[in-house]
Amino acid sequence: SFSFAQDIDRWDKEVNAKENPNTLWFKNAKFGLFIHWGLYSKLAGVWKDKDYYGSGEWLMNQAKIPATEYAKVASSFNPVKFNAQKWADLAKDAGIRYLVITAKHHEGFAMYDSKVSDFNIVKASPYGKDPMKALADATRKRGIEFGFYYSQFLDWHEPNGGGNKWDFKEADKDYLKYYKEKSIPQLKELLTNYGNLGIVWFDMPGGLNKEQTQKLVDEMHALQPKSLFSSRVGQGLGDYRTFGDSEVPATPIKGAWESIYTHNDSWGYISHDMNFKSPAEIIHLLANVASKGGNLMLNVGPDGEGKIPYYSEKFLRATGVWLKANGESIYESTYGPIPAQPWGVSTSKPGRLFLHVLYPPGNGKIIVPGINSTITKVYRLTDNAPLKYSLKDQILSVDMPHSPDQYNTVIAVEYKGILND
Ligand code: JFZ
Repeated sequence: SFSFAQDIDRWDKEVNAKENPNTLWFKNAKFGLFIHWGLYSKLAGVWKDKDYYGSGEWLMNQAKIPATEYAKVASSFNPVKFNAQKWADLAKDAGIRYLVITAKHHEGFAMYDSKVSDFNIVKASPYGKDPMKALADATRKRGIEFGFYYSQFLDWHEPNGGGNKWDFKEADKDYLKYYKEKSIPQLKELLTNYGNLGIVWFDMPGGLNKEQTQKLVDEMHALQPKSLFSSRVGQGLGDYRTFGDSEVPATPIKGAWESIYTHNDSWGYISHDMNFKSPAEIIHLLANVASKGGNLMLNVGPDGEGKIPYYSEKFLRATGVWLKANGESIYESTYGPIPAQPWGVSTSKPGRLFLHVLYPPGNGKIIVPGINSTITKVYRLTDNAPLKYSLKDQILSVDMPHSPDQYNTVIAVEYKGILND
């Protein structure tokens, strides 16, 4: 039978060694920032005075906007408030370890300097500069891994691209022609002109069989051997697994994976969506995902001027403050050796268990069942203050500190041998 504790003791030596060594940084990173930014950010979920809900980056599809009409939005897209340094500083302050931004979403508009298609921010917009270049540089300067999202199949701007059936007849489409003439050449640009990419976040496969997908992956890996490709490249390929939107697995999972969430209810900016997750919700999510062994990549949607929404900035900073004091229990950790408890979840490192108290119990006692080892030390992580505890009948009981953290009090437990089995 599977033993969490023995598994964790082996984690570094065996499991990681056997896996793709390129995923090591990713597994340790734990917290990523996703950014959806494109022409849809300017439209902000509004078309012809009608408010649309859901995902703002799907507006073209929702309102069935003809490609030629949609393309005109580019001529007034001028994100003058975009500041790569500020975005990268915010990411750093928030405790972010990797950043992935939409180089081209389903709308088909390249947010970078593309020679493959004129439908890009340098050629078709008054902005006339390449924000991706600036962001890649600023991000890396702060020690954050940089990556691109690229919609390899869906492209509503192109007659041969996937998805646009309101403008173009499906029977007339030649997907391979689209791959050959736009998707693959643009991916090559992105994987050639922007330095080392930590991640290439492919999204929503289609139009290719397994062999063709393998060929695409090989061709791209030849350009960036160390870069990690998301599982949404399709056909069971990719270097790490991305779960469905807003999905956290119920039990711990080994290997490299991430859960993705967006800060409000949309990936792309929507002016009338204010349903932002609170700092408590973000910090709980982060702890919950880490307790299953994965990364959280949290999305924000900057507006058409290039400003990150006020509440996204504010709440990311609050998360960063918590991480500064408690990051040891998240970064480089792996899943908790005990299942979720009424008070919260756990993460671990060799010889150490971190109790994330998300819901402090009324009686001030944190109960941890199934402990078989010798406990050597129990303390609050932020200041090493020792905490009173007892171990009886394999049940560890710890007294909560008197002033709990408003979001998540982390209690560290040091032990000898195998914790539980
Ligand atoms: C895709 C995009 O269509 C969407 O606009 C956004 O970029 C999101 C991050 O990814 O949407 C998906 C793709 C896959 C699943 C759900 C939504 N899925 O596997 O559950």
